[in-house]
Amino acid sequence: EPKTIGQRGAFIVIEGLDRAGKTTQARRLCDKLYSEGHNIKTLRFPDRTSPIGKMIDSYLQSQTEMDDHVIHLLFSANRWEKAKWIEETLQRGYTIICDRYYYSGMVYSAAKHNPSLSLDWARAPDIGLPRPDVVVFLDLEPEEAEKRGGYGDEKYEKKEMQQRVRELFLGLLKTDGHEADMKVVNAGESVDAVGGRIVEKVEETLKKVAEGKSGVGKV
Ligand code: NYM
Repeated sequence: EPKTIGQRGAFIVIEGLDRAGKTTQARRLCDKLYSEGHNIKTLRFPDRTSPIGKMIDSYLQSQTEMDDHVIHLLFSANRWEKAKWIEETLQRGYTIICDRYYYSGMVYSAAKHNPSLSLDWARAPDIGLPRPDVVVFLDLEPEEAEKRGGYGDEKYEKKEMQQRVRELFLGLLKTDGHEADMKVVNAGESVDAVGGRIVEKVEETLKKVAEGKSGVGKV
């Protein structure tokens, strides 16, 4: 019997640096919760399949140049394209596991050190999006990321940029917004160990949602 019948699903976000193992861990978590009887849907941002997603993909592959603000707003618009679907899917009883969300949006753009693109500016277009029930941040030292085979060829996949992104992610824990509720997991350990930690963090949340103690909020 699916556990989620008659109750809403949980909105789970996995965040982290490039090479931290987000995609692997999101898949594992999906398999685990599914085997426990939850109805699951997965999602990832950027969603490169939509027309806006294709523009983002082209930017990330350095095929198109864009102003920092423009690409930022496209990343946000790419989330807004899915906002209604997220809300409806949760209400239908599906738990959503989402690989990156607006946290990435804020920090990657703010890490560019563009004087007119502050963290506050970067957060603004995402205000009103469905708020996750739990966000797990997979933290990895840039040195460790390099050992894992180095970064790819896409934009942002450079050590200095990753270092700034990491500092900004960790800085969110000290802000007074709900970004401070992010759960940090050290992604430098084995896939199994990291997976176990993620499950610990997520289970608390699933319990709260199941008890009806957590409504779907807005960013
Ligand atoms: N990224 C991702 C952003 O800069 N802003 C965003 O809002 C999101 C969701 O896109 N380096 C960056 C982070 C990554 C890149 O992500 C592509 P992925 O998970 O490698 O497909």
